[in-house]
Amino acid sequence: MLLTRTDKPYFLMCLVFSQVLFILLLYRRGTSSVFHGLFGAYSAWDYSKTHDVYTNLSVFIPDPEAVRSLYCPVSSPILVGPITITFNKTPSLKKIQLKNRYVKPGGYFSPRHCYGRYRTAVIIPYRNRESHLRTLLYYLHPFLQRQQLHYAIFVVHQAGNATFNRAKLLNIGVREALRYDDWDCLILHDVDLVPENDYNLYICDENCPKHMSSAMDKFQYSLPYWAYFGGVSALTPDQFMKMNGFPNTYWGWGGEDDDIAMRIRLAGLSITRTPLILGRYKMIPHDRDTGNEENSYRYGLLKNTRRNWRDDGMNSLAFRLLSRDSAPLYTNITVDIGEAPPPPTQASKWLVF
Ligand code: BGN
Repeated sequence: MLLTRTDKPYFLMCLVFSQVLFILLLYRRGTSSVFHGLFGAYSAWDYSKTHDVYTNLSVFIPDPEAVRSLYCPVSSPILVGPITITFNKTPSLKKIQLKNRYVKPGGYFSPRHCYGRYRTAVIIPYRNRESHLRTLLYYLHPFLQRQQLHYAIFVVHQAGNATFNRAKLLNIGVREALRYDDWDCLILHDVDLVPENDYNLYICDENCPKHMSSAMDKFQYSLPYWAYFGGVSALTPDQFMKMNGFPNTYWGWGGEDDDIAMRIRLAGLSITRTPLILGRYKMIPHDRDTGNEENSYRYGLLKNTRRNWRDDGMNSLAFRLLSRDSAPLYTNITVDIGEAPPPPTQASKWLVF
């Protein structure tokens, strides 16, 4: 039957065309999204019908007499799905505090009527982005409370004017956060990304580091390239230590996330991703920061990841802690991380082999 059909050139053309189309779809949207799209799972999400991010939080009003005896269910019963997100007006800290009255100093929260099953630390590298931070806190606190997590938010603030170093700040955030609690999961979170669906659970995959911001509006809700690992990721402390954390040597914009993706593989781990239909994030619009210029050395650094990852990371992390304080909505860790080394001179460039 197939043999007789393949005699017909139109049939062959259609076959080739449909295969090319399928491969293109897989490449652009990721396997899970294509399969779920085709077979219906998750297709119920309608992002044109969103909910206020503070929906259902009154369910948390505790009965003072009740005894908290049970673990929270594996999947929270009060999730709402797609969330309404707007960036017209930056909420004040006072307003965020009033709306999140069970969040304790340091940005800590534990579900009040059951024991949180998962302990999650959210770590945010930060400098000079006050309005972004407020917007993120406004959306993230109710989002995490609805997931019934035991969580805290850590903001790692780079003091001074030296070039920004995102990955080093994340290493510091992990080291500091682990002083506070025995976290199951570390969520490494850019300050300008707001999650759009609360079924995107802020918990780790025990087997693999997880890339969570798989579908950002900035990239038309798909991956910009296959190995992309920027934005928001989730690693267990064990996974993080196994790969010697993140590199300390990327100053300025770009490349550190590619290095991270590479060292995950070099450490013998593999990456899992939140399906595109769930891993949706809106980016708060902004211009490039001063002090975070493009890192022109990133290509060279990336060539050396294989050689350097064991020596550059958590085991070589050096910084000066300036303060640790419990702000009402987050723990603020302010650090002096030094500055980028001077650019290599022509002579020393030739000495590298
Ligand atoms: C890539 C950057 C990433 C960045 C994404 C998305 C590099 C290294 C080039 C070899 N990587 O191009 O760091 O997250 O774009 O903006 O520049």
